[in-house]
Amino acid sequence: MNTQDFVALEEKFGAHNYHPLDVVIERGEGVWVYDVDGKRYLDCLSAYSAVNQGHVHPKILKALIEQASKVTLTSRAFRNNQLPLLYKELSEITGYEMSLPMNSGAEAVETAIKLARKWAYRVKGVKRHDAEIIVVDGNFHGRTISIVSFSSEEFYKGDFGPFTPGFISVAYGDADAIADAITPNTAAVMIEPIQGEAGVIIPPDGYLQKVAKICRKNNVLFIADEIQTGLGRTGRLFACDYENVRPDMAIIGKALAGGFYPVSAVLADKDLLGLFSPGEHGSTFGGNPLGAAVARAALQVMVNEKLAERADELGTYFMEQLAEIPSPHVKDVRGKGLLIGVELKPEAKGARRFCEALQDRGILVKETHQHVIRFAPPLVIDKETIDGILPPIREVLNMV
Ligand code: IF1
Repeated sequence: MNTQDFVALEEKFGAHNYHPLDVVIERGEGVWVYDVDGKRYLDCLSAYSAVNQGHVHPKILKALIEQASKVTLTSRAFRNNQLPLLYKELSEITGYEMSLPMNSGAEAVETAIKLARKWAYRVKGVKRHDAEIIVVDGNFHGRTISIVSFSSEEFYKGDFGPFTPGFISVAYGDADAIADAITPNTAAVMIEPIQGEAGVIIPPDGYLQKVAKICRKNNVLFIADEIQTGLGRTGRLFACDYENVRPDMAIIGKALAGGFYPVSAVLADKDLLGLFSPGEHGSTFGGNPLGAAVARAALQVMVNEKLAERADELGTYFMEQLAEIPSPHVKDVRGKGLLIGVELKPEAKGARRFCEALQDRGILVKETHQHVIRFAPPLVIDKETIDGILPPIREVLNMV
């Protein structure tokens, strides 16, 4: 079967909730993926930052195989010998006293929302069912009904109401707007330190500091969604580290298990995460020994291979090189670490055709919000590989 055969099967039997590029990947190794026709591509998406450690990292693969041959799923009705070690190592690496493991990012976001509400009722003294959570326009936190309830993107929510109440959205990057939206019922403010899906939007310097301060002053929790930005992607362990901000809750996912397995988590201290009682929250798969063993190995790789430092150094270099490319189409190049957005002018007629042209030249990227090409290769990329893709990128950014 060739590419066209696989595409035809997928279109016929699969739901059409995606419009992927027509590249059918069969194998991956490090920063490279290979399609069914044997063509090699540089992966500049990294599964939306889930494969920061590179495809099929041998150390994570080893942990997966070893654990899979012992025991994979025990349920949380019993204990397993991997989860306690993941808890301990996560705490040592992130500085949070506790964590709560889930599977997808959206589930971890839902978990954080539940915890914030419970805190509001049990600790802050908000009347039951009145808690409010402040979010920001352009947010992306996942696809569940509650999460799309507070999306500002009509496309994500349009046909999916009725919606979950209790969310207020204000402009991103405007700390005063958050201060103005706070009421005695406000449980939490939840933001992405850099908005990925919205087009790699970086808030003004000092925004996270200001928001954290406003939260502290008003007895409101500060929740950072670091699912895409966390674990080294932006050149720090967390994007919030750039402003020395420590959120009350940090939500992580994606790269937590290096792309081998869906593992997410809410990180917080004991005064918060200690609020859940047995039976109030959980998941069949969350905290399973296979996921925990894989996450432990993925975290080890992140630390041992200094992936945040690599992202910082190589991201700065890559962004400088991209910014120097003369192009009639480029409006802005921005990013932090290896999360880089190249925004095209509206006259360029959308980023999609540029992504397709890059695909033809062996580089896989995905447009976001129509006019932005996002470059986010695995953090194990090296300078020579970046140098190798600059000429084709230069060529594509100068297409007519
Ligand atoms: C899709 C986007 C990226 C996230 C943040 C939570 C989640 C995500 C900051 C939910 C997920 C995804 C999901 C994927 C595409 C992707 C994406 F373009 F849609 F927005 F990365 F930029 N918080 N991001 O970025 O995590 O439940 O998916 O594990 O197609 O929905 P999830």
